[in-house]
Amino acid sequence: MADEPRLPPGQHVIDELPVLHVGEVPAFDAEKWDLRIDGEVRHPRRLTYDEVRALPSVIDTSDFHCVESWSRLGCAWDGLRFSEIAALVAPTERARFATVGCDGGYTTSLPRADLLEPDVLLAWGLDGELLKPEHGFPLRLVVPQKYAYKSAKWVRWIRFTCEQELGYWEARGYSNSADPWREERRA
Ligand SMILES: Nc1nc2c(c(=O)[nH]1)N[C@H]1C(S)=C(S)[C@@H](COP(=O)(O)O)O[C@H]1N2
Ligand SMILES: [Mo]
Repeated sequence: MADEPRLPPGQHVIDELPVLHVGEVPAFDAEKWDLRIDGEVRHPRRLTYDEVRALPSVIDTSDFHCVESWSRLGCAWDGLRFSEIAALVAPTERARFATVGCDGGYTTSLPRADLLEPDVLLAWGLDGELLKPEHGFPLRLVVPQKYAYKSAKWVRWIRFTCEQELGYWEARGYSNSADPWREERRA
């Protein structure tokens, strides 16, 4: 809406997406890479890179807010909706959360309902190009309505759970709810 502010409180706009992560950028081998989805689901799946790329995709433009106070506006992410993955594996009624795990060991987690929002993507492209490896290629989670530590790069597995498992930064003092509009930075 026109009269709603575009920038969450305490944020400033930057033009280029910075590169920010713990650890190393992982090597990618399309022959060996897979995405595993399991836990509280009726149909656990292991998808190859080609299978992921063959799923219905969308381009969704959203803003990206890091807890360290920078925001990159108008990111045109190219990928598949998280809801597409959920439809494939059919989470049970008990699955109220999901943990997302990455090459290198980074994790984050979110309520299932938040992940099913239409702007939540598993993305392989940004602004008309394939993601650069340092920005998460081949696959990164994008959760525009949360601080960017929820937008895990190099996703390799998704586990649906009954209880929420704390992610990497969430276990180190950062807010688990991570809503930039309510400035939920620290727990
Ligand atoms: N695997 C992994 N994903 C991650 C991180 C990380 O350390 N490891 N850092 C998060 C944080 S804190 C931010 S701000 C964004 C930064 O994304 P960018 O490097 O593409 O700008 O990635 C998020 N995803
Ligand atoms: Mo961040």
